[in-house]
Amino acid sequence: MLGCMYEGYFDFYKTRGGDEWPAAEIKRAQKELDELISILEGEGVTVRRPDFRDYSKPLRAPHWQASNELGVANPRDSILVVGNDIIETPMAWRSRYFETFAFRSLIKEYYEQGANWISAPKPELTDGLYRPDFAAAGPGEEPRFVLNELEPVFDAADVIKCGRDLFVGLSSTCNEMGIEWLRRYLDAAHPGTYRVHRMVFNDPHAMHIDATFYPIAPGKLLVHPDRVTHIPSMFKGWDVLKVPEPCIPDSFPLYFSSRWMNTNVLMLDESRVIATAGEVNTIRAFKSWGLEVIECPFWNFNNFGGSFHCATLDIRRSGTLQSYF
Ligand code: DAV
Repeated sequence: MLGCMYEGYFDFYKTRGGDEWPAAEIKRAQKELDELISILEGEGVTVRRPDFRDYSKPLRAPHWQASNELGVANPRDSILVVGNDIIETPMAWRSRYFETFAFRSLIKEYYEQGANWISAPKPELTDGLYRPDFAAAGPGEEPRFVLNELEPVFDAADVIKCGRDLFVGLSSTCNEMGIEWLRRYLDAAHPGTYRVHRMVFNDPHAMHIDATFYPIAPGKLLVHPDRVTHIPSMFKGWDVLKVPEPCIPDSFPLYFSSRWMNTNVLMLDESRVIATAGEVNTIRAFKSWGLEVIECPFWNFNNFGGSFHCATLDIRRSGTLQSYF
């Protein structure tokens, strides 16, 4: 499924963006999102929502145009919060160029309250950034990705945080320059505070790390069973938890992701996980790993490209910055 997104860069969103997205699909996903919000609020979480924007209009930049924008279902994809910093990331898809704008009124509010607000260099996203000859790696071949190294690009969801350590997966939305930009920015802004780890996974369609490699609690690393072939030595002594086969029925089309959205959970704290109702294998596994599972239906939302981790972005958490290694 992901392959067609690269080939149809300009046209894929015509029928799946803005107000042309089928209303019934939006309604079913919205109902699930409302349930997630009520679960979070019931747990004492303050939930804020993005502004409404019209995504159906064409975009035009000096070097390209796109028929419309993608939408704004997954704040975790575009904005990276590291401590007191709110970082707008240089997203690799043209249809996502202005995605953070729906959050600007919220960001400005946080900025007024003292958050650091920064945006990575605006990428040009010229045709040269995307390899025209891209073909996904076959079994046993070295992973390869769509992007060239013309300029830094990465999506916030290519990064997963674990206290002072940030793991960043090379992917078709994150190039080497993107990882290097983040490393240099954090080193300059917060000398000696964060460590950025470059990761490569065995995933021919790699895009975003949060359905692949996810430290979910101290000593617990959740991994995709096939994509992660090497566990960094720093995780010695951790439980490596292989996510079971997803149960999502084939009737859910999953336009922007693989079926492994069962991995894309949200940790409320070190022991409570929000997982997808119906993902019985995964729920059973989480319980056997000593976690308390809060179930929420989310398969319709998954069609919009993510699950609980993608659909949320934690701005404030209690606790202090720690090193888990
Ligand atoms: O299927 O692993 C996940 C995208 C989540 N932001 C995948 C892509």
